[in-house]
Amino acid sequence: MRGLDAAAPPQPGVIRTLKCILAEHGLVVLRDQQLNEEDQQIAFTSAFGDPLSPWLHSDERNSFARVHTLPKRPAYTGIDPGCHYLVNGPGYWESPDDGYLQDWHSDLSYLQNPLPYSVLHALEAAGDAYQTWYSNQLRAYDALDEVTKRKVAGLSVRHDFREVFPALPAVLHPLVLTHPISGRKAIYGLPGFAKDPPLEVTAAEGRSLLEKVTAHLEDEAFIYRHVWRTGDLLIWDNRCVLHRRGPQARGQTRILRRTQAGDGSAQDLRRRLLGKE
Ligand SMILES: O=C(O)CCC(=O)C(=O)O
Ligand SMILES: [Fe+2]
Repeated sequence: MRGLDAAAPPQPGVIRTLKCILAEHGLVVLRDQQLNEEDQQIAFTSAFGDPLSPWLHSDERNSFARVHTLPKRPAYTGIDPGCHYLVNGPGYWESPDDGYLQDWHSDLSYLQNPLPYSVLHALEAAGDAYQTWYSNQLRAYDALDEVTKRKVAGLSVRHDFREVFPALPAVLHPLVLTHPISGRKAIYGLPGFAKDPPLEVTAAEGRSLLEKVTAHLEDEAFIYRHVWRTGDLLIWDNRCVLHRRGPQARGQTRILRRTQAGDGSAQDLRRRLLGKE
């Protein structure tokens, strides 16, 4: 998308349009953005709903931070109101090997009410060293045969991230989600944090259905591979797109500033994630 300055105060009409585009396409890429201040990114993100609050990168969330960001660069260790940083490169988190890929996932699908909108802004991204991949799950659903579409209607799967958040109960989500804005159907959040077959069918049938609904995940027709450049700002709607970090060229630094927003209360998330107020 061109001509949008995400650093400017967000206009409700523009945000509505972005939400509609996201509901159809899953991802919007803005190049050459300059949100020097964290407040600008928080203001932009807040226009989409309640923003995620700072606990994700506080010390008590080390178990989560380890996944992405530790050890942090000293300049980025401060707790800030609503942003955290993904830092990759020498001295920070790097893939264990060149071919390493993160699992496909939908952010926060292990919560009952995940915040749908994720925002990443590249403060530094060298060359072509980093990619994030996106797979359009509206189109993946459309590609299912009619028999499978009928079989998966109404099924639910368990999303579970207790290995990192022991206090957090597993939650159920529909395998096929109807997007509240577009009314279109998407395969939701698989495989991500949902490894078990749907509950309503036998394990054997469930496994065979999961194979079918994830068969199109790697389909080139539905995948966009974003190559990061400094200044990029990406917004995606986790209800209809999956993503994963692609392979990285080791030795290159990437610094992304991350925010997330949607309906729901950040305090409530804090309580549920940490099991305390
Ligand atoms: O590191 C990446 O490229 C993707 C990270 C990710 O999954 C996220 O920020 O939600
Ligand atoms: Fe993610």
